[in-house]
Amino acid sequence: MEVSGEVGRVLVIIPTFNERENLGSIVGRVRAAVPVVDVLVVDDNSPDGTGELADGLAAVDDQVKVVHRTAKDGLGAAYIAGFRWALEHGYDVMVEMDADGSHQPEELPRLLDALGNADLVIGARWVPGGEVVNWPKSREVLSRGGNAYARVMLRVPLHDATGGYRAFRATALEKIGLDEVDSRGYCFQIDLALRAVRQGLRVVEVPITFVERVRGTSKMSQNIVLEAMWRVTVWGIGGRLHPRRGRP
Ligand SMILES: Nc1nc2c(ncn2[C@@H]2O[C@H](COP(=O)(O)OP(=O)(O)OP(=O)(O)O)[C@@H](O)[C@H]2O)c(=O)[nH]1
Ligand SMILES: [Mg+2]
Repeated sequence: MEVSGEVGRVLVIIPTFNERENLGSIVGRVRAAVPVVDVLVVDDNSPDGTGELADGLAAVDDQVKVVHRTAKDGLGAAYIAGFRWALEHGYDVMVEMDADGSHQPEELPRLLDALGNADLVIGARWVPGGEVVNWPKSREVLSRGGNAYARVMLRVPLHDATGGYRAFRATALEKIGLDEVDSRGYCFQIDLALRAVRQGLRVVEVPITFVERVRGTSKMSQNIVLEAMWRVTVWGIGGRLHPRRGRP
């Protein structure tokens, strides 16, 4: 497919914890939407058997791979494990995608196209053309508010720094340096976006339609929100005290 010719070998990384009801559908949709990409499921030993389901999908499709981790350790840690696996296996592009259907695989070609002129593409809700479907007002207020806070505090020119539908060039991840990243929840997304901006990488937002999960349960928690607020505040103050420092 053309996409591959332009950006190289693409790996879509899907972290999972108890996504049995969603995984088969999302992997099928990715493979149908962009047949040339490979998929890596990073499962944290889900009690509901998502890991075994992933193994079953991998057994019948060479382009589906699985990394099993021993215990639930947060989305950030799962992505870092996935990124390292991708770098070791020579991929040129790493895509972040949730298992719950919020990130529509059918929009992936647009993200990959935008990577032609970017090092990191963020699928954004809070830009013209971006949308959320079926979100309660409270979630929208939280997300818009969190993003506004991050934008002002961190002085990054982004509208959806918490967005988790993304495509990175491998070179961008190498430049960002994964060793020092230890954020776990939403904050992981802000952390990587901030590092990318501070490294002078080209970060581009493209509008997406984000669809609230229909099946399974959210792993969002109050702790995840508090971690994000706390870290953004610390990074913002740090950035003002040491404006030349190149990382959060
Ligand atoms: N491997 C792994 N995956 C996780 C972990 N926490 C969340 N995930 C996955 O990360 C993705 C996003 O998690 P969600 O629970 O949908 O969180 P969210 O999208 O922020 O919240 P909702 O909007 O309520 O869905 C899903 O595919 C989860 O299964 C974790 O600790 N380990
Ligand atoms: Mg979700």
